[in-house]
Amino acid sequence: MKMNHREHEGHEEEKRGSSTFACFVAFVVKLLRPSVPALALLFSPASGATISLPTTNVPGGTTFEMPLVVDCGTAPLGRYDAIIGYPTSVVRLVSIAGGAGEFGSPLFNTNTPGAVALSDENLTSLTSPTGTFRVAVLTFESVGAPGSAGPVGFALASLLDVDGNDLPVARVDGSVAIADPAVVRVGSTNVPGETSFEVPIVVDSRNYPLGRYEVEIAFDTNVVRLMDVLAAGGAFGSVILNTNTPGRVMFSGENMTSLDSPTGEVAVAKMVLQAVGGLNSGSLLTIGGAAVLDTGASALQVVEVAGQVYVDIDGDTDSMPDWWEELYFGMTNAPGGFAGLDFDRDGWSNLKEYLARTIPTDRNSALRITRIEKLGSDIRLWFTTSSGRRYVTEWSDSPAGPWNGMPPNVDGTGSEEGKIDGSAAGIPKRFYRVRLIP
Ligand SMILES: [Ca+2]
Ligand SMILES: [Ca+2]
Ligand SMILES: [Ca+2]
Repeated sequence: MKMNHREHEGHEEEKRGSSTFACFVAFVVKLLRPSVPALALLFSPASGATISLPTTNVPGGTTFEMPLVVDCGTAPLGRYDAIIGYPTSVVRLVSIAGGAGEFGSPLFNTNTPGAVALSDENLTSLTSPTGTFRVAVLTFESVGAPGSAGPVGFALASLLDVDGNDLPVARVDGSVAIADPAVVRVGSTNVPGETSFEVPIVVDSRNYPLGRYEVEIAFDTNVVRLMDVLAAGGAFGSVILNTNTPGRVMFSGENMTSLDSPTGEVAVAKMVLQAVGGLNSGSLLTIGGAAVLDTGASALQVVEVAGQVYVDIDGDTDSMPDWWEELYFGMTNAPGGFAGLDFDRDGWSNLKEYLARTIPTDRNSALRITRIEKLGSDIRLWFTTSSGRRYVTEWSDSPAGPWNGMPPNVDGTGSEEGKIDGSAAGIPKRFYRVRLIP
């Protein structure tokens, strides 16, 4: 069956003036073929021909080529005609190029959405290809959603040899599928400063049984510190770790049992991080070089989804993190919770209580010198501390200063801490103060 034959006739005559006789012979042979097989055998090679399109799996949003391939066996190819249908929800036709040798300039018609009619003809009988070769290349763009698929196949196709004989042709339809890649994802979270927290690493291997994963995650060491990477258990019960590069961790895990081959979303590991950044600091948890293999050790296409960590978010920019305001005042704009107010009347504003990590709604919770103790000729100073804070103690002979340091600094524990002044022997009067180090 030939399509566009009438339309193609002019093209044909233009290119090859001697084709009328060949066409006439082909016509006669076709008429005679059913009843006179001996004649058909004489004029038309018996070998079958194949015209084919490939089956392919491509990433979304990319352009890719689908070759139109003809195998005409021992018959020298004279001409081909094809109508190729394609799903417009999956692919968009971008361009059509010729194929090898004499088939370098196909005629085509793209007037029908989702179909392209194309044909080309061998312009010289001096080089008459036989066997398998590309006659054209279709370039498509993958526009479908991941996982979408459809046929790119022949509505019609015919092949003629150089004498104009119709070749019996087998059509091999193609298809295209938009890859549904595996996903490696790091969790995202907002955390209070100075706390430890966990961020999950999830691999979604779709419907492939997950055999192995590798991932490298980069982070900002000014914002988070890596404490550990823990395996998630199940088939992924151990993790191999490399932390040689600051701000970067590489780890991998392997499915230890083929009896338990998870598919879909699998939490494979978790990073244990500590928030070390200040108010409103943040770090991306960027993935690089993630690899996902199925249980047959075949690599899957991978999409990497980075995570992010924000420390001490202060949405209303009053220098007190929102979680802290919500913890003590129920909301960030509570009337008693403004930064400059001293809600519990302990002498410290709400903001200063945040900085000292004391409780702004409890007047017994505040930074205070609690007692002065005499130890022989030395003096011991006792004061309240909060965990994670750091304190400087100082003495002076006058409340107006100057103040003298008493190194070293004191790390807060959440309990009262004492500090000895060994230079107070024989001094009738001395003043002390405690300062918080920012
Ligand atoms: Ca705030
Ligand atoms: Ca207060
Ligand atoms: Ca208080």
